[in-house]
Amino acid sequence: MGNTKSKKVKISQNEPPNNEEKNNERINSIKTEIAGADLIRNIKDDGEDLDQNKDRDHDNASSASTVEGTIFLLLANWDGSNRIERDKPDEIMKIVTLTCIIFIFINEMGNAVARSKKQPADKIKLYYFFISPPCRAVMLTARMLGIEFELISVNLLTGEHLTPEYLKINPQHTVPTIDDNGFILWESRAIMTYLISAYGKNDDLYPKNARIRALVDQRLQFDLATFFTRWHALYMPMFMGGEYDDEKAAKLKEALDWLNAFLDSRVFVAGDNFTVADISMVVTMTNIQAFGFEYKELENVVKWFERSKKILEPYGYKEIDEAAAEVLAANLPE
Ligand SMILES: N[C@@H](CCC(=O)N[C@@H](CS)C(=O)NCC(=O)O)C(=O)O
Repeated sequence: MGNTKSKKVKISQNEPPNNEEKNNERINSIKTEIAGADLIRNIKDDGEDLDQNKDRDHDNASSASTVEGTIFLLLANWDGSNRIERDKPDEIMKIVTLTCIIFIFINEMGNAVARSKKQPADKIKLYYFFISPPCRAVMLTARMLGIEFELISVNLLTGEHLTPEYLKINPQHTVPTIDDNGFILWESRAIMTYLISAYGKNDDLYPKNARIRALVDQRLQFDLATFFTRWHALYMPMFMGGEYDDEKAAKLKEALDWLNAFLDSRVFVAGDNFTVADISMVVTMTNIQAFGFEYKELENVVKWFERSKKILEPYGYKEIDEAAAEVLAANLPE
């Protein structure tokens, strides 16, 4: 191979290059290198966007792209002519095929690293109550991550969450709460994003990209502060003998309309990929459905809900979420 730098340079004249030509060569060499790396990075990113279930590790992406870009350039020079013969289709096919093979190999190496992400030392304890919506969201997330909890039921109906022992763990006396080898955390959405960050094989469910993550966070906070809260405000007082309140119902309908608008030209709530924000909002939707609140005229919501349930079904959607919401709804006083 000799000097790789000189091999990356397109030399079309036979005469030795003068100084100015040498400088141009260097500039061209750098430009070509950047273009090669970008080209392969784009191919890789497009592929990942199309198949979000595929394992990936964005941490490795930039170094992998540089390696791939270099390989691309070496391939461009593999016949020793130091240039890609763009007018020869066979030549181009050879390059594309070999590039693809090498790209797949590098990608698989990255996946092997991603799969070996660490597991908790001992099983994480989950303090939960089976009908609690935020507990259901945490359990679905854990299933998607392949995390097996040590489940500790805290019966809210008999006041187990108010015992001195539980208050020592969580003075705010809410479920879900986790104990990950001494690390205590409550608030379901914080738990879900922690589990993904600490134990996810990749960042699919909570992407590291700043703008995508910002949208996921916005949706999670919309669910916490508005969507779930409005469902809760309408139905929870009814468990204590309150009446169905039309004003509160209108507020919940407004939140559903907003969700419908978020889903305009989006497959999932924060973009084209399924994320933790979808899990959180699916659980709220499951309650809405179980309590018979009308939403079927909202086409985007209906399609997204069906699509998301299909993704969650292999991870216990029916048992963990749907069945529990039905138990809750069945206990709503007439
Ligand atoms: N925003 C919290 C809500 C937690 C919450 O209020 N959980 C309820 C059960 S659904 C609870 O523990 N209630 C008992 C209490 O607040 O004393 C989360 O998402 O985790």
